[in-house]
Amino acid sequence: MSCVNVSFEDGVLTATLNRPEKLNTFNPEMHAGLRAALERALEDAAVRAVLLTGAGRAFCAGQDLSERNTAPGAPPIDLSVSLGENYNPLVRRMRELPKPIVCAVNGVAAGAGASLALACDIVLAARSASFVQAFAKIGLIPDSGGTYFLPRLVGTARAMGLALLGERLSAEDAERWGLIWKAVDDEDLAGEAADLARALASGATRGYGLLKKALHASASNTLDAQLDLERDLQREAGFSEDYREGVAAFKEKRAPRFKGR
Ligand code: LHQ
Repeated sequence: MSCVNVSFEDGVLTATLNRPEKLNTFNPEMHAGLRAALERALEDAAVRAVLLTGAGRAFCAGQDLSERNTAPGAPPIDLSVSLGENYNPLVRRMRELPKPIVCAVNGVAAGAGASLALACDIVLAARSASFVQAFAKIGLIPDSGGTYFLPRLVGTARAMGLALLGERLSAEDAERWGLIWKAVDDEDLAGEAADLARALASGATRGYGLLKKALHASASNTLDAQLDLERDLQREAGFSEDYREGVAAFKEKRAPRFKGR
C-alpha cells in the first residue's frame, strides 16, 4: 500500500498520508508520495485545489524517529541532508504551488507534521486534534518552516513558548491563537474540508495563485515593494478570463462560472 493515497474529483486532488500505524510519520516513501502528488497538482490543469489529510488517529507525527540510528557509538547523523533533500523542497513546492492547499488535520500534528500543516493555505482541524512542537524535546529546533510560520502566525512570545515547551496546543486554542483557520467537530472535518476544497476548485484559480504569491511575499517585503508586487500581480489577474467572467457575473447578478484561466 502506498504511503500517500491520491484521489481526484471535482477539481480537487486529495492526498491522504497513509501510514496510520506509524502515526503517518515521514520516511523516504512518504516524501516520494507527497512529491508525486504535488507534481501532479502543479502540472495537471484539471487540478484546481489540493486537500491534504491523514489516515487514522494522527495527521502526522513528523520524522519517523525509528529510521535513524542515534544509539551511543553510532556515527553522527547530518540532519541537514534530510532537510535539504526532502523537507525543504516539500515546503517550497507547497508554498509555490499556484493553487490553494486545504489541510484537514484529523489528529495530532507533531514536529515536521505540524510544520507541514502550517505550510498549507487554509488549515481546518478536528476539535480533538492537537499541534505539538516536539522538536525541543529531542534536542532539535522547529524545522520545515516552523521557525518561519510560528512567529508570523502567533507572534514571537507564543511561538517561543510553543517551541521551548513542546506542549500540546488544542485545535480550539490553535484557532483562537490564529495558528489555523478553524477547529470543527470531529465528525464534520472530512465533509467541511471537502466542501471547502471543492468551493476553491470552482473559483478563480489564477487569481488564487497570484494572491497566494502576494500574501507569502508580504511577510518579508516593505510596503513599497509590496505595492509594486500587487501592481504587477494584479496586472496578470486582470488579463485572466476569470476576471472578465467575475465582473460579467457581478453585473448580471448571477453566480460566476470560473474556468481557472
Ligand atoms: C513515533 C513517532 C515518531 C517514531 C510517535 N517516530 N515513532 C526533520 C529532519 C531531520 C531530522 C529530524 O527531524 C525532522 C523533523 C521532525 O519531525 S523532528 C520531530 C519528530 N517527531 C517527534 O518528536 C514526535 C514524537 N512523538 C510524540 O511526541 C508523540 O508520540 C505524539 C505527540 C505525536 C503522539 O502522542 P500520543 O498520542 O500520546 O502517542 P504515543 O506517544 O503513545 O505514540 C504512539 C506510538 O507512536 C508510540 O510507539 P509505541 O510502540 O510505544 O506504541 C510512539 O513511539 C510512536 N511514535 N511519534 N515521530
